[in-house]
Amino acid sequence: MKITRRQNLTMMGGALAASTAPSILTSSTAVHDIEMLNHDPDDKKELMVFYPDILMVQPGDLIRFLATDNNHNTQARDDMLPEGVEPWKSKIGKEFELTLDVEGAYGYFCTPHKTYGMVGLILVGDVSSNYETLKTVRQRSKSKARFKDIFARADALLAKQA
Ligand SMILES: [Cu+2]
Repeated sequence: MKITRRQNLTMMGGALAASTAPSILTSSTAVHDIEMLNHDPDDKKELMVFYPDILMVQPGDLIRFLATDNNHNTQARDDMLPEGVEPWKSKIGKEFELTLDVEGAYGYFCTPHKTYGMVGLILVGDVSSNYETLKTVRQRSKSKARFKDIFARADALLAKQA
């Protein structure tokens, strides 16, 4: 299903209206942690990773980037986010929290380790608005290889869900 900009805005408006009735939304908010690490716990040869590097969440869920190892951050540019979502860039070595209200696919990276392939993907609800577009965003060096692997695994997860 292709979502038009107008439909997308309507959904955002709906989410905004719903947030005035807090108890229902806040009580169901899930928290997801992503660790920023120097070594992949599943493969010690792989350096500089977000763990997990793929998250599937629901709109309104809270994401916490944990500064488990030092010298990392999380950054997302607007060409790697659903339409209308503000880009972010966290401070190096600090924990960072993010609430993702807009459905879609979110690609992000670590500013100092982008060339080492320190990248990640968050899928929020229905990702059909920008998932395929995000795959076509040009990546360089090891980020290119890591995103290729991430999207292959995300494809499988989404296929299982459908
Ligand atoms: Cu890093």
